[in-house]
Amino acid sequence: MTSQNPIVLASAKYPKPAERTFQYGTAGFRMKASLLDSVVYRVGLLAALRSRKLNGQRIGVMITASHNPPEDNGVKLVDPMGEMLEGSWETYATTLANAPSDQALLEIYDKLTSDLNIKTENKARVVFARDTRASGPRLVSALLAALEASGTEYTDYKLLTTPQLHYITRCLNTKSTPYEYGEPTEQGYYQKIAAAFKAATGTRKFNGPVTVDCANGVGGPKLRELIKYLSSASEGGLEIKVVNDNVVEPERLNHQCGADFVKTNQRPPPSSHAAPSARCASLDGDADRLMYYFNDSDSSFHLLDGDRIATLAALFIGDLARNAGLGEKIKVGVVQTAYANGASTSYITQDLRLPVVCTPTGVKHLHHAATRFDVGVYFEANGHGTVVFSDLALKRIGKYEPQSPAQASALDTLRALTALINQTVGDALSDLLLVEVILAHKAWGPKEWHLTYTDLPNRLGRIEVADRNIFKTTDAERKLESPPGVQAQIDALVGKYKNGRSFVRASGTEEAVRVYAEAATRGEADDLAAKVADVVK
Ligand code: NG1
Ligand code: ZN
Repeated sequence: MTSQNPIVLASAKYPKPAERTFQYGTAGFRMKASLLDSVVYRVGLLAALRSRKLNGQRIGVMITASHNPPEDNGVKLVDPMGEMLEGSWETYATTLANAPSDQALLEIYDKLTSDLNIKTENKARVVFARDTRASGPRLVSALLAALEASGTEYTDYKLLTTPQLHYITRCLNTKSTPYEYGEPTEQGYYQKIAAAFKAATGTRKFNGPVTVDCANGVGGPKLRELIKYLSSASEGGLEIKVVNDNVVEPERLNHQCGADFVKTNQRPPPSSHAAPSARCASLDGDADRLMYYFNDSDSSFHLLDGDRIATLAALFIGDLARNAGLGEKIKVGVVQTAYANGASTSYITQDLRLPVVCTPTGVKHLHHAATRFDVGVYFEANGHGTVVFSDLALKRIGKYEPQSPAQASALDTLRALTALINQTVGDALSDLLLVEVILAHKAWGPKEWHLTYTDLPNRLGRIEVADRNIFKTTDAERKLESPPGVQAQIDALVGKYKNGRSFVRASGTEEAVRVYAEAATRGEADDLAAKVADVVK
């Protein structure tokens, strides 16, 4: 009898809230944690299907809402190589999440099984972890119910950063293959990163400590753990001062701290008392975003965001490849979104002479575009990004015989970077050490880094509209094709401002439309943003 089906029986304990429509977006499912039990249960079923479809490869499930407030939570799937879930499966996630009843859920599950030719006799294997939110354990029980009901083998990695789960997923699926990525454990992650950091730093010295604000999230305890694997400051290693690492009081998560706070408010967390020119960094709630910043001697605040991390990495890796004698064999490219500051794009194309590709918002788009370069550097302005090396580039870097001591030294550093950088996904801990290596090599402080180019003043606004879905874009979200006529009005406005640029798009994560504008001066950027907003309202 169907009603005895374990999927139906367990689903009855996690009823879908009526009148709610869920959508798997750029960040998976994310909302108030109280609404998520049925969603997590159903995501568990999808993870089982995905693993069976891929012949029992491990699929990751991460329970987190990143930089959102403490009462929110979310869930997303990780594909076998540690990448984001393949696009076509996002639709299946949405369909399962919206099944109106337990019975309808089973019917969709069975239909997906047959439509996708999933062999039911295949093993299903899932690994999962969560951030420090209070709702995490409850949502884990919903996930477990789905894994049990679908006959899935699973491992609970408990508390991890999102990028750690991506790392472990890839390690598990590549174990004993030529593409082995590392030990599939949290310790393995620290060991790999720490050894690579040491090798990449060589004999260079760090210019004082870096203070890291951990958003009172899972990044705090994990950074403290990582530090145990690094050389101490007294041994010539990097001094990392950990702040905002209170995970005992969950309501402090992302509150007045963290990468999103710093980026949105353009100021340090109020708890920060950093000295002038001291290096400061902020992680977000699941440690996949990173922001650097410093106060100048005149107390002016300077943000070194994802664009700055991307340009720094591209500059350094491009130079290393050339100095190693691989300049012709390894082409470095950068991927950005329309939110990247125009000055960063000019710096990359004109000063670094590297190609730039622009993609729609959402790291999966950037990641995908980055894999088309030998070495693809990608970051969203909000600090989420990484560097990916193609198999060919890794082979060339691994096999090349240096022709001089200078080439050998550059090659050693480049090899170390391929292990230091988490190539599965943006990883704030790995990116932090990458930035520190580069600054140490260049003997730069944040000021010198900031001097590489001058940002164009810009403004990002959020407008609530009746229906954001009428705003349809083209050209990597830089132009509106609907509503008709709006783009022509924006173009006419932009034309009136020196270095003017503006675009409008519907948010993928909020019921709102975003307006971005930049121009030669602060006044003009604000004015342009306000005028474009008037067109949209
Ligand atoms: P939306 O809401 O689609 O603009 C935001 C961020 C993205 C990305 C996603 C996922 C901006 C302007 N947008 O997307 O960069 O990080 O959230 O978290 O920062
Ligand atoms: Zn995050």
